[in-house]
Amino acid sequence: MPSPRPLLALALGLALLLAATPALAADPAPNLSVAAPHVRLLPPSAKNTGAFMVITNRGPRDVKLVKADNPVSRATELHTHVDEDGVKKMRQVPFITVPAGGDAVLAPGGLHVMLIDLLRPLREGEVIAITLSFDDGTRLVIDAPVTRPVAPAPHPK
Ligand SMILES: [Cu+2]
Repeated sequence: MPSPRPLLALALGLALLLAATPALAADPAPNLSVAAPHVRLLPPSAKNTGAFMVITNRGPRDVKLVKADNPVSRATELHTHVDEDGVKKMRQVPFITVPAGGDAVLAPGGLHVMLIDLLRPLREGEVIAITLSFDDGTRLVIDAPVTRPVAPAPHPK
């Protein structure tokens, strides 16, 4: 009969390896964080909507948001607004830069994550898990509640 000791050593080794894994997984870029994420509630007939947030980069280098994903729309794009002859139009952008030591502000009328071709109407208050992928390899999954848009300020007369 072989001694049980080598097996015990193997089991201990495995346990140590497993215990060490979460630390490794949590390592990439703690420099990035996201504040106030939310998805704009639109009428049930709307096929697309926007997600907004502030992304902060405490690192020494600019980082680019290069991809976003979510489970409730067929496509997810990065968008900005451009002014064309006084008309604001949305335009897809290949990335959104989060400057070193600064913020990228995704807000109505400007940069945003676009949820395109919704699979179902969204409900106010439900939370959408949006995955953000950055060019330094960081991936963040953020919980963005669906919120009613704030009423626009009245036009001055
Ligand atoms: Cu858009």
